[in-house]
Amino acid sequence: MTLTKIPEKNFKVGYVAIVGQPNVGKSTLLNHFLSFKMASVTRKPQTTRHQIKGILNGPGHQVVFLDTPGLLEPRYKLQEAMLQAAHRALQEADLALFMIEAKNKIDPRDQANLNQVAQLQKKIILVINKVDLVPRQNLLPLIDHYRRADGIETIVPVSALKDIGLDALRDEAIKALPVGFPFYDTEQITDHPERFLVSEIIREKIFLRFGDEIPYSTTVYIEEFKERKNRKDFIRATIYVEKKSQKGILIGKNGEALKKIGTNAREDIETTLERSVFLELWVKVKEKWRENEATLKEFGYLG
Ligand SMILES: Nc1nc2c(ncn2[C@@H]2O[C@H](COP(=O)(O)OP(=O)(O)OP(=O)(O)O)[C@@H](O)[C@H]2O)c(=O)[nH]1
Ligand SMILES: [Mg+2]
Repeated sequence: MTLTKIPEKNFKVGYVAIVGQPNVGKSTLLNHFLSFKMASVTRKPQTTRHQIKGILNGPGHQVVFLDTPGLLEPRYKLQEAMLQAAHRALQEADLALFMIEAKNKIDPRDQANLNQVAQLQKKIILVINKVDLVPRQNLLPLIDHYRRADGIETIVPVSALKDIGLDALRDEAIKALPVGFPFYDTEQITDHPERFLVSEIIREKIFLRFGDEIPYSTTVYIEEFKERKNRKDFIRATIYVEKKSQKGILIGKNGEALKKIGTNAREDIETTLERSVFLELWVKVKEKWRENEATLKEFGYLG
């Protein structure tokens, strides 16, 4: 790896894990920090299943953000793997952004999660997200409670979606990081392969289109990704579901549903990769893939 610039004195660098319950806005925060849609965002909880890395390069700093799956009580093996991914990010991190939602009362699950994170003896910034949804004075009980909690460096209210408080949060994060040399090329935004980004985009479109059952039973596997001279890149992806009935729903009448997913996904893939692609989607059934270690490994959920 080549470093494009010699770092200045007091260059701040480190890993920052973004953790919190499902749906609090962790991926939205990552994307807004990077000004790039790195992580999938939907209204549904448990959208993120992997650790997602996004590198923020700026004058005097390189912040390596690790977006994570939400902290939850696992009920099946995929969820166990998701929780492990969050824990791994915390282990690697110099700083944790512990995110909670702006509400007028304390959620005991947040408190329990925070206690666990605090045991790791990492620096913690408490991020209160979605402040656009509640009047400021409603946050006072929350702030008052967490001000007295152990291990919290500072509390920063933000709206990741509306870009409120993000400069302050970024500055606080940089302040908390150690001095060092950059880990990555200072032009680099991530180290995920394009295949991974593509599979996440397709999965996001499924989360956006379908109700409760299908998204959670779905995973996307890139079978083929071919760069072609003078022609669009060719991508062939398989969407795996758990049951035959789910396959039918996903494909839809005359293939309409699958076609829409393909069109929506392709548009986003082209924006992300900054080139045209040809996307071919297939649907297959793999029973109980979420419960099975071998399939979880095959689909990249286990290390
Ligand atoms: N009003 C409002 N909505 C937000 C804000 N941040 C995120 N959201 C919304 O909250 C929902 C969840 O956002 P995500 O970024 O996917 O949340 P997450 O924590 O990554 O969720 P998981 O990956 O499922 O754990 C989406 O509908 C976002 O648009 C915010 O600051 N204000
Ligand atoms: Mg997420």
